[in-house]
Parts: sequence; C-alpha cells; structure tokens
Amino acid sequence: MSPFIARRLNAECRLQPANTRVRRLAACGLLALACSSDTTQPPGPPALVTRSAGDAQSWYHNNPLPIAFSVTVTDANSRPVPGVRVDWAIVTGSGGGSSLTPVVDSTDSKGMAATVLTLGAASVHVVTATVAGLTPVTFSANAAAPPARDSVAVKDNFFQPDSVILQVNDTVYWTWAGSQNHNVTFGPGQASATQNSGTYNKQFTTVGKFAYTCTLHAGMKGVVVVVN
Ligand SMILES: [Cu+2]
Repeated sequence: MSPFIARRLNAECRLQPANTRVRRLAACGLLALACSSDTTQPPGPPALVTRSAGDAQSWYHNNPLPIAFSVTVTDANSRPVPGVRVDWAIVTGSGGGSSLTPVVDSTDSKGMAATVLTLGAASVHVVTATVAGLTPVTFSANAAAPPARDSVAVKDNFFQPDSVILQVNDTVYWTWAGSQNHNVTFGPGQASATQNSGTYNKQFTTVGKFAYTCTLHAGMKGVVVVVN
C-alpha cells in the first residue's frame, strides 16, 4: 500500500467526525486489512514460538521419528521471522542413544526451524525448542520395541493388514485365507507362488519401506516397513 493511500485512510479514521459511523468503520477496516497483508514491511523482533508439526508421535527405539519436529517464529503481528536461532534440547529421555539433528537451527524465510529426533532406549522423550527471550515449546514422543515378526492374511482381494512394521532381520508370514489365486510380489525374483492356499514368508535384512502387490488383482497391495 502506498504511503499516500495509508495517510488518506488514517485521515478517514481520525479526522472526519462528520462522516457516518459506517463509512469510518469501512475505511478503518480497509486500512487494517491492507496493513496485515503488507509483506513488504520487514518483520519485527521474534514474539512467539509455536509448534508446526511432529508432536506426539509413537515410533520405535533407535529409529528417527518419521516426521520432523518443527516450529514457526513470528513477530507481534503474526508475521514469520527468518534468521532466528532455535535451540533444540532433549529434556526427558536423553542418553540411551537418543539424539537431535540438528541441535541448533535457524528459521527459514517462512519463520520455520526443524529437527529430527532419533529415539533412544527411553519410552518417553520430551524435546524443547527455545528462542532467546521467548517461552519455549515442548514436543513429546513415545518409543516402543518393534514387532519381531508379523502375519498377513491373503484374502479375496486384499492383504490384511495391508501395512506391517517389523525389526530388521525379522520375517513376515503371509497365509492364504481366501478362495481365489493370489501372489505376493515385490519385484523380479521376489515373489511367492500364485496359489489359493498355503503360506509364504520373507526375511527383511535392510531398513526401509517395501511395497508389494498381487499381480492378479489391481489395487491388491501392501507394504512392509522395516526399522532398526
Ligand atoms: Cu490377488
């Protein structure tokens, strides 16, 4: 908004008592709207830290959380403030192999900073994000042991459950439980027989996400998530 228009609107608000109340309110409202959406003004000093993402996840010991903890730093007019130092700290559940990457971050152009918590041996982890002079915000995460083996039913025409999680070097067991032919196919050379009864198992020796399908039925798919 140009300074000229801003002065005109200010004048409308302050100096025209003879105008109707409606007209004055309309002018003041327009001024407020124009100012709040004016991104050409640099933001003021940091006034507030708020959580953006990642709080209250449950995952497994010795694994990074799937979603990073992130915060947004804003000024007194709720505008994001870039270039602000954010210190991350584990206040509950430190030791036992837990860690933060990074420990110190700087807000980006959207006022956001983030860190990834790798869970340790503790079952509860609490992490703070601190900006000098402001009230810190707190994130929590729960850690548990991953399942050692998991079972999947091969039904007509879906896998149940269609997503399983297990620890590296453990095995998934599929059991055919429908009446039609199906298979479990990860890719070339990694497939069960096509059959309508029986079992198939596969050991997973690397961490990652492994999608599979039944090649006979479009949309019949599943995923195995392998963690440390
Ligand atoms: Cu099938």
